[in-house]
Amino acid sequence: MALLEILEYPDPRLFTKAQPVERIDASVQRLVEDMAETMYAAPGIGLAATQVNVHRRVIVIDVSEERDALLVLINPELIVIEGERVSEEGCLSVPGIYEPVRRAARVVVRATNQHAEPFELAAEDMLAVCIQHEIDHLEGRVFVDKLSQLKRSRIRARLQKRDRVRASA
Ligand code: K1U
Ligand code: ZN
Repeated sequence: MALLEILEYPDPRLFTKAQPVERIDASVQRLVEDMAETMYAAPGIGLAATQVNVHRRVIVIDVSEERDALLVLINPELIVIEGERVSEEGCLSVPGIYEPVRRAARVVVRATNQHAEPFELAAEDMLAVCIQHEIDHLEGRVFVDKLSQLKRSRIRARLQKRDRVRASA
């Protein structure tokens, strides 16, 4: 297994739309393992392949307290979207920034797991939020794009300042 580099906003590669996985072979299984290791190490509760510069429709999620309930979504599709909720979101590609975001409260997702088995999952609470956040990554969208123009420019300014500090260190 390997730790993968996570792209940071506003890296233009984060705005790439991911392509469907056609065959779940050893290379996809290896990608899933590396993404899971990267998510647990970060630490995060989700990771989309886009964030590690692989533009295939693969997501890993674990919202459990014990960090022992890995969920793998390959070619995920939201087939039910219901209700509304606002919750605080973070993103491993936008480190240190947490903002409230409005999303559906409940979803049903159809996907395939790493063993090429199709399934449907009904989700609410943090899992529903995380699934929507990760599918947005596969579409080339980052949660800050859902915020107001003012908040977005403040975040960009903060990240540019952070880059300048990193460059001079
Ligand atoms: O996609 C990502 O960037 C991962 C992101 C997922 C996410 C968090 C919150 C709301 C929606 C989606 C993260 O995991 S950010 C880190 C985080 O929230 C966290 C990390 C460790 C423990 C608990 C939460
Ligand atoms: Zn994210």
